[in-house]
Amino acid sequence: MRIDIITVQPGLLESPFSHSILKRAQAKGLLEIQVHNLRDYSTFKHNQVDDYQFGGGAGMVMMMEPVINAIELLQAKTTYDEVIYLTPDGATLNQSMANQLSLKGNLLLLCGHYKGIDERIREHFITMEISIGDYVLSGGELAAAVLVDAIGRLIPGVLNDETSALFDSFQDHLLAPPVYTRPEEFRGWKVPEVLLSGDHRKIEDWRHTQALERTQQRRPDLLK
Ligand code: 6GU
Repeated sequence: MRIDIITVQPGLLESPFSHSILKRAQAKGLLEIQVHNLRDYSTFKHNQVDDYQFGGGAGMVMMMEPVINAIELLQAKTTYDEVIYLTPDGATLNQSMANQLSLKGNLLLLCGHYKGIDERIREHFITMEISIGDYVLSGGELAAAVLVDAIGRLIPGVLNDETSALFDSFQDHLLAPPVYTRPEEFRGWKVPEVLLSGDHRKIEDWRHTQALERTQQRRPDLLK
């Protein structure tokens, strides 16, 4: 999968993909990520990319020309399954969306800034609009990083047995059960006996019960 990201703040996306699982996904050739500075696609003076909004009011709007120029130049080189606009008024990201997107070919992400982008870009170029939750960020960059992380780790072949996504929280609409590692006892705090029993059937039952209880207590909405 190839993911291209168009942004006015490329610096914000310099390092999030250079670590851990996403780094390995790229090293394995399963994922390629390219960040593009929107200003490089402006043909205006001072590489202008935003302007005052018609009708008045505070806040700038990202102009059509640089954004469309960037989208079309990238589309000439790569075929994208989705052109995704990161915006607080998009559909809220969840695990099922991440699963579906991880199976796509290539994605083009556009990070919103200021008051957002000219509505006509949304009408004519954007195929999906995604938010990462009900709070406002200064721009779509950190949301794009979250989206790429959530998708990247699910791309077939990226995770191994040890990091398998099968038992992630949300994977079957349940939160993950508690986990423990050495030592067996610390300051008198013991690891649940069942986990030391070696009885894998019993351990799986215990984990499932814990996951259910935890979900019931913390996120009953997931069980409905
Ligand atoms: Cl995608 N962008 C911004 N600016 N704020 C957000 C968001 C996106 N998702 C949640 N808050």
